[in-house]
Amino acid sequence: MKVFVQVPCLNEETTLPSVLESIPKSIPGVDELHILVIDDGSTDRTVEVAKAHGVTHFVHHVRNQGLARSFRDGVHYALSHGADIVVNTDGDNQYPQSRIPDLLRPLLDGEADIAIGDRQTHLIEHFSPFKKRLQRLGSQVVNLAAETKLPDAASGFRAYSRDALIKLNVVTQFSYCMETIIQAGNKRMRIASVPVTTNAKTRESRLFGSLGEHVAQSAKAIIRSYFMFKPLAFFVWLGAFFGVVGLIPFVRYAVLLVTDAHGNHLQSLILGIFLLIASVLSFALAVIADLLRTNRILQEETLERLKEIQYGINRADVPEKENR
Ligand SMILES: Nc1nc2c(ncn2[C@@H]2O[C@H](COP(=O)(O)OP(=O)(O)O)[C@@H](O)[C@H]2O)c(=O)[nH]1
Ligand SMILES: [Mg+2]
Repeated sequence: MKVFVQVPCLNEETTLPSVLESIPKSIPGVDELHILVIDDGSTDRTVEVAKAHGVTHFVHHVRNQGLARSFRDGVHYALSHGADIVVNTDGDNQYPQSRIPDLLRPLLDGEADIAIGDRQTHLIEHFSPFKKRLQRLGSQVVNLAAETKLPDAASGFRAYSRDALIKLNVVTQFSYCMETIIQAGNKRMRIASVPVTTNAKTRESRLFGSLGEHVAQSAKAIIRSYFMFKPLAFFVWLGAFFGVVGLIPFVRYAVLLVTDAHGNHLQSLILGIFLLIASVLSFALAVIADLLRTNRILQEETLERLKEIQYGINRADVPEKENR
């Protein structure tokens, strides 16, 4: 069993030493443990610090490319180097690296495809009550879209099996954490939650300037991922809504035509026609969206096979348990 622990880093020279020192040197059930640092265009001594701590695996971005891209490139590197499992932890020492063995356990036991470290946000002291509530709400929305029951959807402290990584395709720029859960949930992967406690805060989050921006970006990622999987439901409901609402002015027009022969009630007729056109258009969009969804599924299937060829994975070699 070959495990890669990847650490995406944007100028983390001060906190990276604590991260690297707290990653266990050996883990029961793991034959090879490698550390991979993804340098996302750092301008400080991040790379030198990592090398001084014995890191030999690097992905370099000449310019800053963002966390989602860093994650994807790290995964590509790890899978190209034969990783069976990829663990992700942050360079700001927010997560307890000493708990990596617990995070790996459900995967090593074959009980999960993805394990997520639940930060137990309600216990984090530096989170305001408002932020705690938002965290909970965010997770609830993700759970609704993904049909999962996860307490902490925004946690980046995770372990992914190779099989899961091959099936996941990160397409949004932000909040890949939420996106991967929605994809994994809809693809019926098994996701385990492992309670952990976070380390003391080392610095402010750089990913999101303000809470408002965080919420907006997360909402965008959730909505986009939701559309990816359930476009038909959305447009059918929209079409039904316009259809029912559109009938009201029609009925009003018909009734008034009979009871008030001299009145002019064209407005009702126009409004009714307008709403019914909106309804028909929504149903047409539903059909198109569903066709696009079918297309996406076929493309993902191709991508999956392509990745297997790229990473030299032979389906016949994959144990039955993994080969779902
Ligand atoms: N802010 C930021 N972090 C990045 C970027 N690329 C990689 N990272 C790393 O992503 C991790 C999470 O960043 P952080 O600011 O702590 O975000 P948060 O803890 O999720 O709010 C850290 O290890 C960063 O070094 C990037 O473009 N921006
Ligand atoms: Mg952080």
